[in-house]
Amino acid sequence: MPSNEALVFDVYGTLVDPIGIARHLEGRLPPADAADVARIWRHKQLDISFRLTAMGRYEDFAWCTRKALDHALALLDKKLEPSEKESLIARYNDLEPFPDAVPALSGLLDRGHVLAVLSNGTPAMLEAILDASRLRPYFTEIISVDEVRAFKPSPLPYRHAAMRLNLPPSRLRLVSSNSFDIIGAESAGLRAAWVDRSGGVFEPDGGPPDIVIRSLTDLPAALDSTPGHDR
Ligand code: LAC
Repeated sequence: MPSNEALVFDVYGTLVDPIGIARHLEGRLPPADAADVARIWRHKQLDISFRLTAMGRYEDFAWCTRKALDHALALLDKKLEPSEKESLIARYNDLEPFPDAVPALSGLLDRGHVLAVLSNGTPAMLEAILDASRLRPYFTEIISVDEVRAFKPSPLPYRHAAMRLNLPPSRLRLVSSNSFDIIGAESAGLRAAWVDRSGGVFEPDGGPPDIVIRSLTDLPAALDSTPGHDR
């Protein structure tokens, strides 16, 4: 029997690991500096996307990613040759999938869920990363915020995902490790599942959703025990 909920997955941090890109810097920088660059890069990439959306402006996520890398390097006073920077940016389309992604997605498909992606990534970034990580075949729809030119957590991408899947927002469940994304989805009327991979702290402007899991492979059991989730 098909599930009554479509599961909509965030990509960066949820299906693939943006912080793991640090290992591609380790030949060039000491490991602690490589880890700092990766962490600040990711933080600034999201920060830029939030501020663009607050200003009602749009530059795509590839642009945010480049600007954020420049910022991380400048902040830490690290220099890379232009060719090194280009090869690092190219690596962003080849991030490692988390090991729980394939087993979880394949189990969820077997249970009859419609699976989709909703990400800040551009369509080109998403096609590339989902192909490289071999996750593409699991998804019915790949939805980029580019289609509405506003980044999550604006309500526009979440409502757009519901429209693309032809379902009311309350029949979509966003699965994300990013707690700002969970708050955004719920405030647009979706349900949510937070993948708390590292025992992290939830953003203070909201509370955890009815499903909190430590690994994507815990999702089927969590769905079964959630009131209102009728498989
Ligand atoms: C994404 C960012 C939020 O994939 O990680 O949309």
